[in-house]
Amino acid sequence: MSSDRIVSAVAEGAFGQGYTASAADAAVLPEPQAEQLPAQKRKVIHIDCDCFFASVEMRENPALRDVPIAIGGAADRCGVIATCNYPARTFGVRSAMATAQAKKLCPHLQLLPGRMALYREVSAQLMDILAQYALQLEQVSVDEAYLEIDPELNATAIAEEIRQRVREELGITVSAGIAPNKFLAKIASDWNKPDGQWVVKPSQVDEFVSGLALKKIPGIGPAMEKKLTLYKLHTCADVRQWPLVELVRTFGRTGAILYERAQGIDHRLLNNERLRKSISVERTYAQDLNGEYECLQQIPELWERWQERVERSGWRTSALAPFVKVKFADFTQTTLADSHEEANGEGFARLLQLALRRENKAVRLLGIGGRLPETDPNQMSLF
Ligand code: DCP
Ligand code: MG
Repeated sequence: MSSDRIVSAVAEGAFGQGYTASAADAAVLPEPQAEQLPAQKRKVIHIDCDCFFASVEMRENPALRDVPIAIGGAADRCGVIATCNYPARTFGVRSAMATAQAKKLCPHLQLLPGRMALYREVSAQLMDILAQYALQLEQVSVDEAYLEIDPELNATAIAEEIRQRVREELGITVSAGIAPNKFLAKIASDWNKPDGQWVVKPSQVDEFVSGLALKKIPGIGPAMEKKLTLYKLHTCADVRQWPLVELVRTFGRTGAILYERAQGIDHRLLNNERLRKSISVERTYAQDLNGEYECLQQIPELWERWQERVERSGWRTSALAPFVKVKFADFTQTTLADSHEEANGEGFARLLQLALRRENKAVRLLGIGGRLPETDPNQMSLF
């Protein structure tokens, strides 16, 4: 979805009160203005992929589905686990664990090195699907996003449809949380994981929150949890016994946030800053490409795929500044952008020629993309 469409949806009163500020203002909006939103009416969906890197690997090789696998660095190189599938989790294997430790817990664990380019591509495809349902979309990480949806629509049905489409079109599963605000939606998406969804209706917020362990609140890490425990604060119900001034005196800014969260309140809007600012496609070649001619021959195929993606997004090609990415056989890479160049076949070919002249090496991957011109040219995070 283009940012134009998002802003106009908001301006048309999609939030019920004709709220016209863009969500990019969220960071600077004082709380009272954010409260103009009808908090009880908001519908926020949080989507989080199940064991994301592992899901993509299982899609690529279904024989891996029922055996414990992990993506990470080798044990003899002090590697760390990025993630693992659910069979591996039954052995106690977890993200960020040393691979050596994971192998001890699960000796027949299959370790895969990971393919970031492929995961990023699946991530971009996921965000394209989500954008079709969202008034606003905030991508939080490679496998996670918040959607603000039209409060008049059935959020449960939308989450079900999204999950079904992702399963069918991308071959992976995601879990969803549906709630009147971001923090409850995020907690809810974890409630019925994997391949599930959970709804917290406005009428259920009070009950849902009162039994909630404080460590479940995003932002409460192990150090803060320890500190809270010293004051015998374990659940939101415990926090509710404390007056706001005491919470702030003892825990500072976190105390003020805890006061709100313990009542199920979260006025944060979705952050438009995180909206995608570029659209790109890339391809890793089974056999390395040699020389300018072989590389240039790939442009039409990339260009066709890129155009399809741009069309689906609702952006206009002419508004985008083109860039190319080249990854060489030795895993070094170069990117080249030129806002004066046109994002068409000839423009991409000229950029690619210039990029290839930087190095004289065989090419493993080519990518082309377009970026909204006002964005930081160094920000290539969504490639
Ligand atoms: N990741 C990583 N290192 C970590 C944590 C995560 O490289 N310490 C990567 C791998 C994950 C992806 O980020 O697949 C998404 O992280 P999540 O925390 O959402 O974990 P998963 O999607 O793997 O599992 P879950 O089903 O619990 O969401
Ligand atoms: Mg995940």
